[in-house]
Amino acid sequence: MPVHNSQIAEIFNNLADMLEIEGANEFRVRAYRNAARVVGDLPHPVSSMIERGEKLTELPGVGKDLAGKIEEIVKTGTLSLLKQEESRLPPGLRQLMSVAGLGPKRVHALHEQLGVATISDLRKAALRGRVSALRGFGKKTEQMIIEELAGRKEGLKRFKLRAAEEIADSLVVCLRKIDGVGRVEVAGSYRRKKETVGDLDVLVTCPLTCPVMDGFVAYGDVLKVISKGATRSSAVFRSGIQVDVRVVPEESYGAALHYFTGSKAHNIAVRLRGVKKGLKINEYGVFRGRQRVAGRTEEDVYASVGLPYIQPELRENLGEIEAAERNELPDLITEKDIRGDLHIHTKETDGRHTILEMAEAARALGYGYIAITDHSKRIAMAHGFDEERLAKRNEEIDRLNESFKGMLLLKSIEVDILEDGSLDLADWALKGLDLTVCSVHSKFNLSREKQTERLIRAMDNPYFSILGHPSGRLIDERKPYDVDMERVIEAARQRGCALELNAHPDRLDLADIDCKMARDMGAKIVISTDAHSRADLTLMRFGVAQARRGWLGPDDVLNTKTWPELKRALKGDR
Ligand code: DGT
Ligand code: CA
Ligand code: CA
Ligand code: ZN
Repeated sequence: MPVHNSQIAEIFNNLADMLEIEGANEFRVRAYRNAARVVGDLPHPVSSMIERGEKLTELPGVGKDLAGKIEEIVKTGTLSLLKQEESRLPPGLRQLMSVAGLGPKRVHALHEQLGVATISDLRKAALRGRVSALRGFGKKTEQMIIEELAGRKEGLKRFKLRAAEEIADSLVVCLRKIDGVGRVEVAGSYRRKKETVGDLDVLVTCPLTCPVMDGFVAYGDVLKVISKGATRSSAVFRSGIQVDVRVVPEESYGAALHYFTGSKAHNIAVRLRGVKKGLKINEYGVFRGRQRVAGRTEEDVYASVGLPYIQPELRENLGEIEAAERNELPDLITEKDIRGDLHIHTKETDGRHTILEMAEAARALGYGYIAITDHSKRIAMAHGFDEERLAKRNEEIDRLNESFKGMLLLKSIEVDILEDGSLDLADWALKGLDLTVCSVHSKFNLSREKQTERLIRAMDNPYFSILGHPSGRLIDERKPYDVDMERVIEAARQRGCALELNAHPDRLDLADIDCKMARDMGAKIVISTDAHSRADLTLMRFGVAQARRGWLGPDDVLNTKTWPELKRALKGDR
């Protein structure tokens, strides 16, 4: 297939763009643009000219250098110089060109004068009014940029669930106070409790005369109003998160809540079921012809397509519709089911409070037991425990248990899994504990094979109870280490080891789909906070939310049991 003239023209235009963004000599830039135009306008393929041995330098504005480049493109389909330029330029800058109204000159100015290198930089600069301050950019351009970027997602920051919760909670409180406002609910990925959310989708019911939108745009967290209307407004908050507020009629509330909760894939699947029954489902209701047959509540939307209510956390079109059809939806775990926390740090290593302080805070949460799991000696920076010091601490916990009423303190440790899969403390010391949390804190870069072997070998230890934060990821900061999670889960199941679902909102490790895999494979899970302070104990809700996304019920989670039951369910005879 010969190279088309239009392809050659595009390559030259791209090259000119790159050079212009970089601020290259304008004659060079113009030469490539000219070549693009000349080749693009030719009535016959350049490739056939070359075949016939015609001289490309005969073309207007094409010298020896350009002729050589055209031949290269015709021969190879690409241009090495363009490749070079592309690799030199930050990829974000090229993406900026995709914003309507931004050509290479303007991208160059944004980069040079404001340091804008990514879409998200651009969004921030525009929101702060810095773009309109540049020469050649007006207020109008700035507003256009804001509006265009408001409609896009890619390249934009996502917010961890905890940050989103803070923002959403106080907004909801504020909106509820506005006169006339009835329901206020945050839908979208936030309601599905995804570990990160892109934006907040707020639904409100109220009479048309209600000043809810005035209240919203005047809200203290609003940095920039993108649009304001009677039924829909959008704003960017100071944290950078976008919030959309929609007013919906009471009789459509269920349909709107269902629609805006998503996920999109779930919605599409539900809508298809509707189509098969001759129903049209949208954010306004469920319709047969022009007649509304449902939409006031989510329950009646589901009922209209013959399904029971499906919990928001399950709505990812990952089998929940089929399960609902067979009446086999899982009975999801709730925070109330949790009876204890099995991963807690104290002042003895890198925590902020004493054992007693953590115990008092946990008892106030109504727990029946907690495990004190400070670090082992390999974590020297945190002054991790060696065997002797651990034995002394065990005595202290025994003493505490004699006087401390209403909750049991379990003797435990977060013991490091070393590179070869051995544990950081001697067996005799581990034997004296009620349970162990065994975690990887080093050598994240082993090959998949080695990392997997390392974890499985660790589980062979007779005193291994729980695999702590199994993938090692920190959301948005550190990728999970390369490990064959399916093999790890199967190994845990075979050996009777449990897997931790670390509830910390920066970790949420296991991931939702791995929770589901563990459940399907019959492995046991514990949900723990990894608390480093009293306040951290309340992070349990994020772990429970993640567990729900992973289809877990109370029976799949060991720390819903009483201590005697839990003790029996944990590996090892102690
Ligand atoms: P996010 O914000 O990226 O974390 O994810 P979501 O799920 O909150 O997505 P978002 O904010 O774009 O839209 C909110 C919900 O609205 C989404 O979950 C489903 C619904 N939705 C949005 N666009 C469409 C669409 O094109 N078709 C359907 N069926 N539903 C949509
Ligand atoms: Ca959203
Ligand atoms: Ca949205
Ligand atoms: Zn840890």
